[in-house]
Amino acid sequence: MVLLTENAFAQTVEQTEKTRVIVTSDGEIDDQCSLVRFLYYTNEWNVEGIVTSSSQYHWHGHRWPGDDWIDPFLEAYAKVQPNLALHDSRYPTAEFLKQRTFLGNVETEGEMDKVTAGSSHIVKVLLDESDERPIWIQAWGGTNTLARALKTIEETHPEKMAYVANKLRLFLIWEQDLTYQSYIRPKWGKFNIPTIISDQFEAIAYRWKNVQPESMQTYFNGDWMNENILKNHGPLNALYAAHDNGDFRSEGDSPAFLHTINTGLRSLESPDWGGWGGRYIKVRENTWLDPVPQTNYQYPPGRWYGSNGWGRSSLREGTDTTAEQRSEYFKPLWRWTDVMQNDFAARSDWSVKPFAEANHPPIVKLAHVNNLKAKAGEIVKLNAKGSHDPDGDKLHYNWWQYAEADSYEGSVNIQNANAQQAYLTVPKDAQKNQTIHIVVEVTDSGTPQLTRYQRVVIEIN
Ligand SMILES: [Ca+2]
Ligand SMILES: [Ca+2]
Ligand SMILES: [Ca+2]
Repeated sequence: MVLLTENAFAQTVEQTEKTRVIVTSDGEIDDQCSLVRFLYYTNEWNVEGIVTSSSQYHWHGHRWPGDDWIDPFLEAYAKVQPNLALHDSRYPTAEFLKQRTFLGNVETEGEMDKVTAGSSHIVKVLLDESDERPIWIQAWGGTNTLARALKTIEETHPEKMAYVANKLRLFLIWEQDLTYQSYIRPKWGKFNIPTIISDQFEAIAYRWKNVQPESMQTYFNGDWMNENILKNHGPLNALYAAHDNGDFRSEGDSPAFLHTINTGLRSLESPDWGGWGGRYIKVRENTWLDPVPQTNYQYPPGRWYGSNGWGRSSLREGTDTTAEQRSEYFKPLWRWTDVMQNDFAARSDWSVKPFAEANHPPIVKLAHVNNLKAKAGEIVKLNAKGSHDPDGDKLHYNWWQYAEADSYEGSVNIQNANAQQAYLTVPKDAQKNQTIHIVVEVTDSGTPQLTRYQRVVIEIN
């Protein structure tokens, strides 16, 4: 047995620290579904803005939901917020969210000429030096309103560009207009803003039936949706636009915020670690795209979107991709479907039930630091002592290796993997500086069953 030593270089995200987020959305029907889920997680973040933007699919007069499409959702949220606050006092008021909700650049696809209320709000947040924490800007639609905001900063505060870029984190659901390539990359590329552009979001978008495995489809089918989300779950869920039979329709934009929920998976530490928002690898500069399960795959040099992305083309008639490849490509998202849906179901209960009648997720603790060092052949003890549940539920433990996320190429045998304390022997062929990622997945015995995690990163020395 060896003593476990702390890994000095790694940064940990404190469980209590809130992530700052700004949403930009084109108001598509699946954005509206994403917004319902998003509002249930506003206790987890500092919401700095909700801004309507256009996209290649939606703009003023073209399949447009209306400039004020968000209002009914905030009104419904206002009705359920007092009950949500019984479950977590950190839920912001609807008024707080309304004060941060603006119309951005919406006149045409990719329009970024006009300074708008939405772009000005983003500028204000980014230039505010009283808060130095990073801010995740999510594009559920086009990047044009963000591009307009950045252009304003370039024009009026060029000396602040590096400062702003240093705070920025981008999560784009495709590039839904040209402005990322025509403006943001050329003018801001030198600052190397950490940027995720997702294509695997299709796992939970309109084509989910082609992507989710059978076992996971249960959580999107009408029976499950009607019982857990759609019926008897208050005014906010009444706005959730599933199919008429209750089947899940689409939440293609949800990965952008799922990524920023602190589940214990530590997804914010690196996009290739993986979490509820998927897993992404560095393809160029500081830009992270979906891992493609084809050797020698060449990513397009420009936009990552639509038929240009691997996912949509892989679903086409006549494609030469295999079912295994498609499954692997979308797995970084579908692997969490059951957990993610149960979590949504519990929060839907929070909007209508008192604390004692609803379930709340376990709090997962480690009895040691979450970055360890060990040598090949050594035994590493893993211990989740201190984990507990706010409802006093019995907890089930499952320790597993997140093999896609770690750099060790083999698999690791975990002993007592279903106990609070487990251990493993670092394989003999593990090389110095390689990593082994172990996740402890802790699931409670409430209804619906809820899961949280801790990730242990073992560096071989
Ligand atoms: Ca959208
Ligand atoms: Ca519980
Ligand atoms: Ca590996």
